[in-house]
Amino acid sequence: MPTYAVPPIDPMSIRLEGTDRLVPEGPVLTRRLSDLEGLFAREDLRAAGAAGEDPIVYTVSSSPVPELPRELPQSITTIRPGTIGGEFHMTKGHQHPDPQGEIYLGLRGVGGLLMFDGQDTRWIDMSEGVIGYIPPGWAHRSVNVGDEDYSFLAVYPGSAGHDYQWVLDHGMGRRVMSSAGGHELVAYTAPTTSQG
Ligand code: M6P
Ligand code: ZN
Repeated sequence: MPTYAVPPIDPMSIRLEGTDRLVPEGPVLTRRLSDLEGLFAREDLRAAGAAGEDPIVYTVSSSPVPELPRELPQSITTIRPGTIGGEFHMTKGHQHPDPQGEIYLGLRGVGGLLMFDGQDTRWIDMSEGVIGYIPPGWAHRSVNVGDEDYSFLAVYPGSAGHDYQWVLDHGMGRRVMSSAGGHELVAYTAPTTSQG
């Protein structure tokens, strides 16, 4: 065995409970509309919703594997269906401060993986059994484009980190809007506080 400054954790078995939870479970995050300031095009509608019922937009259930160098933490994100001003419910999205890849595995529902490297935008349709690969350097956001919960498993290097400011500063290249055909990717627009 090599020696480590911080010793790795012991081998362990982790079970999917349904499609929303990992057991044993580590930290659980609940993101409501009030946690998503400045991300939707219609910031005015988001703020109104946050000031009202402040619904849950998504939850993240993590395994106990810690976010430490060399470990491979996992989490299940479940995004509830819905739109804000026609824009589908989505995660905040983040860039990895330590450029590292990540994989997502679709578990339930229909969604998509939106990636942006500061110049190009990519979209991967996600559903049960699809693996979406996020290479180093691509900011990533998940979107529920269906009418039921969309959930996926993520596995990522423990040193990757989450830079949310990058997405606030650069956007994600496109917005994912509801359309007659289901969903469409439109040009990114800065959040507005009033229509027009
Ligand atoms: C996935 C992983 C997590 C991330 C979560 C929610 O489960 O990428 O690291 O935290 O999605 O995404 P965000 O952090 O952008 O809200
Ligand atoms: Zn990530």
